[in-house]
Amino acid sequence: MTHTPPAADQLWLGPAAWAALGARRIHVLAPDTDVTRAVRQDVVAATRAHGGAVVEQLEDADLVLATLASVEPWDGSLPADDADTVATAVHFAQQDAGERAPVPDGFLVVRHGGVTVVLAGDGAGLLHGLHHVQRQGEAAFAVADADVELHEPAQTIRMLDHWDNIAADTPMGPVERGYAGASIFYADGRVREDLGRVEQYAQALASIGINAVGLNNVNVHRREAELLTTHLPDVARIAAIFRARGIRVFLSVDFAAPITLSGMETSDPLDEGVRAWWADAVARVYETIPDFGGFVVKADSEGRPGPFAYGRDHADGANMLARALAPYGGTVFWRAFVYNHTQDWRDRSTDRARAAYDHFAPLDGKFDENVVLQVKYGPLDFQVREPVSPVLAAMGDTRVAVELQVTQEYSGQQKHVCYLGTQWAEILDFRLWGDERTVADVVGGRGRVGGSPVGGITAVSNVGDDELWTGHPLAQANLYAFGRLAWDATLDPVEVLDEWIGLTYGADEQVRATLHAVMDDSWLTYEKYTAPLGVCFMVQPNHHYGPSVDGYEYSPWGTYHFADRDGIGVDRTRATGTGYTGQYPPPWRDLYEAVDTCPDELLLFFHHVPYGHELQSGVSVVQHIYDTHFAGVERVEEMVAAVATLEGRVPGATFARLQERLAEQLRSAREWRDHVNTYFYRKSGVPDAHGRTIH
Ligand code: GCV
Repeated sequence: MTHTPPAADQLWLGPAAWAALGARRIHVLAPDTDVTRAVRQDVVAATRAHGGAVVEQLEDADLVLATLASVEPWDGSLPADDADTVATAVHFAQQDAGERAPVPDGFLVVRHGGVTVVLAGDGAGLLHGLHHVQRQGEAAFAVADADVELHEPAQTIRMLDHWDNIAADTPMGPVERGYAGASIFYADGRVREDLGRVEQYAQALASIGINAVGLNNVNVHRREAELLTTHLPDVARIAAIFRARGIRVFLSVDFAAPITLSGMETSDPLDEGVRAWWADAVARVYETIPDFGGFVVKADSEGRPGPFAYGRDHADGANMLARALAPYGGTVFWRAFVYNHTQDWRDRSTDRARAAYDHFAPLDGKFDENVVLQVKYGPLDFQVREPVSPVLAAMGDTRVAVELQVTQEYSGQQKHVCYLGTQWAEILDFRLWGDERTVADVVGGRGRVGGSPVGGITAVSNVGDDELWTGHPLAQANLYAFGRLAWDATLDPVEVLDEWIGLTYGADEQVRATLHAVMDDSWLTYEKYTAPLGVCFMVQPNHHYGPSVDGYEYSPWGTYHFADRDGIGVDRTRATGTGYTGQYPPPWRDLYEAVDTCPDELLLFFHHVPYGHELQSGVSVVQHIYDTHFAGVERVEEMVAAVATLEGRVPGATFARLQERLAEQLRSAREWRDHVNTYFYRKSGVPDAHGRTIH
């Protein structure tokens, strides 16, 4: 890849990212659709910028981008191996596709006689193939011949939700848990007139394979409920932009919309009038947006309305919406994040971690085919360390999607460097069923018992109208990694990071090495200086930034650590605790149950132990707390020093932002260290074995 000045304000699609592809002679063979027009547009722009050309004659090309429908089906003849013509290369591709055609979203790549051929299942596949070649850069063109490669997404649903509000004066601001400025979709109580940033964003999302977006906050307030009605023509403008990149749009809806929008007396899912109301609303949406994806719903959760008010269950609620959407091919993403947030801390029998399973496991098999149950990866709430949610294993006859959080609510709020690709790879690779099947396999529909209901992977996005998109310039890597891992969870997250660095910052090896040194283990570093051993929370209430060991300890939200002078942790065992371990299939139910086999990093999630309890690592719990908090801050000091070497090597605005954010990360990490260490020193009375300063 030639070195072109990096431009983090274009995400990973700045000039450097297009240099190799843009130098080719490219022939595009595809029917004219919104998506293939976008492919042509990208190819024209890249070749203009980098000296290549779009060629009319196939034989003049060294890169052919074609859809299956636009080439002749393979006639069974063998390609002439020795003829180095473009037609021969295409013939090879046809032969391969004849033997095993890519799925619509997918594509195959053949390299023969110095010509690269991308043959795609459909327009979206062509777009993905284009970006595959673009991402590979010179490597895509380095060899004369290469074996055919078939690329297909492992997940059919690769979705990003946006917790954006129309009105900036909603209680949680323009973007709930947003750390990168205001919404790119909305301003001043309506959809933005100028959607230029949305166009750039849609292009970037398509380049990493995202195929669905939720456009508004799952906490649907009054004005946001009107996206379904008054603002629909404007939602259609956004949908058109995403459509051109093969992405379908979804809206979060208010379960009580018949009441809030139309003054009805009920939103009971079994009421005929309510069903008719939703059928009408959905019909209007599809008149305006024929390829509308469907709804995302948060119900009976954190104050949102839901079916419980009418004595109905969540299958009743989800199926009611699903039946309104079914005639049009729409889908309901129904969130499993349902728990009692008005708990009494004195009540030790209620365990928030149990809630989703208790509500949803009995409903397995009762959801309609166009319902996807959207399950947060852990039983609590996007914590930096949680066990994988047992709900994922409890729903064998339900379509299930796992939900991740790209926005860094609990991982430094885009003020701290925290590369989450490593965390997600671990979650998606987790063998929850005790056999070979991973979380990614099962949500992707592979290896399920009794058919293969396909769910997918969703996440909450981290962008805003900030000029660098994500507040922290390095948080762009999380967005990139999410798309790449949703496409293929077996990718190595550090290699994915390497791709992102190259695309964003070009070929400067010092930048590459420095960013790896800063980012590769940054999730584990963040874990070190915050809440220890899987105990969770310990954050400042409401905004969730910075340490407060007892911030939620006596609150109604049900997130406790139970630290006293003798010990810490939540007893979730079957023997003496809340019984949560019993929600897991073997071997995890027993492995987590026993204090000796429970992994150190989750010990305090499952057990209440004395401070002197010896971990599998050989140190005591309290000494581990001290050691990791000192070590975490030391790592951040190294990160600060490393980033200082980037001056002049990354754009000035990026460097300035990096320095400012790293300074805050160091301040905050020290604050965490001192709060947490002091708290446990004073509580336990146990001094640090190494005599370091604890206040
Ligand atoms: C959108 C957490 C967040 C809330 C968020 C909620 C959810 O509780 O703090 O801001 O609400 O999760 O996922 O629905």
